[in-house]
Amino acid sequence: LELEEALRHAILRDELSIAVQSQFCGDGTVCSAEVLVRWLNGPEGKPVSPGEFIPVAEASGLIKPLTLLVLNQSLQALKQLEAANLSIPLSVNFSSALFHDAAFVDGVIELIGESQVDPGRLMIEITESLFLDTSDEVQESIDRLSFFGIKFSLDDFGTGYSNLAYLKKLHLSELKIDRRFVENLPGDEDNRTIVRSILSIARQLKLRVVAEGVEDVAQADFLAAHGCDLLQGFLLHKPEPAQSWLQGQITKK
Ligand code: G
Ligand code: G
Ligand code: MN
Ligand code: NA
Repeated sequence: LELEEALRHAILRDELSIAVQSQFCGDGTVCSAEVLVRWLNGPEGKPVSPGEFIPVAEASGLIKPLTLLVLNQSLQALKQLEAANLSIPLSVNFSSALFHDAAFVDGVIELIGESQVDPGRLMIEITESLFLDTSDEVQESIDRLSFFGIKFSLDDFGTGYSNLAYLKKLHLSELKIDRRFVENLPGDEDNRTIVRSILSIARQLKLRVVAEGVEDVAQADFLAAHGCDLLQGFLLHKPEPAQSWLQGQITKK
């Protein structure tokens, strides 16, 4: 409860920030990037990890203002990219519970509309827990956001409840291979088989694939050789504060 109160105040005072982690195409260019929330100045003046405060935000309803804050900062970053003639799209993580709230979805669409950012430059990362809920309200939220032009990516793919028949209903553009499958590549035979199967399903469904958690060259080589579209991981780039990441992209250009 103390953490919840501190988080509530941090959100009210706009004390959360975003970090950005680049995603690389086969030619080594930054083709897109993931936005990750950061709480640098938590209770006791220390950083708190999202692994710790996201569950608190989800349980308390604070996930709504938190996500709007992250979205708002992401839209500012997209505007700065646009001003520099850079068209790198950004992916933002959305908790499953948010899709139950039509008013929240209204707020998302309104915020993006006001920003005048092309919704096609924004991707929402959802997780497979959304598969557990096939209710009309969830489907309606996804349909509305998709109709508005936002793209969807399925995060942590392969770890949960994937119902292949349901993939189409989610209007997905992208699958993200969970890092636990990437971890032991190329040595682990099971993971080799799983990753090749995911890439094959994705190709047939015409979905782009991002591999997460790429930490060494052997993993990157295996993934590239098997047609993985994008690589993300500490080998290539660690999440970096948004302003510094933006400066890097702009000066590189
Ligand atoms: O950045 P880090 O690796 O510590 O993130 C830990 C977890 O927090 C990941 O599962 C990530 O998806 C999640 N996360 C990071 N930023 C956000 C966010 O803005 N919203 C939600 N819902 N989850 C986030
Ligand atoms: O669940 P999600 O995929 O959104 O989690 C993203 C988190 O993964 C971020 O918090 C980021 O810090 C972390 N991450 C990104 N690249 C790597 C990596 O190469 N190795 C590990 N262990 N974690 C990573
Ligand atoms: Mn993610
Ligand atoms: Na993930």
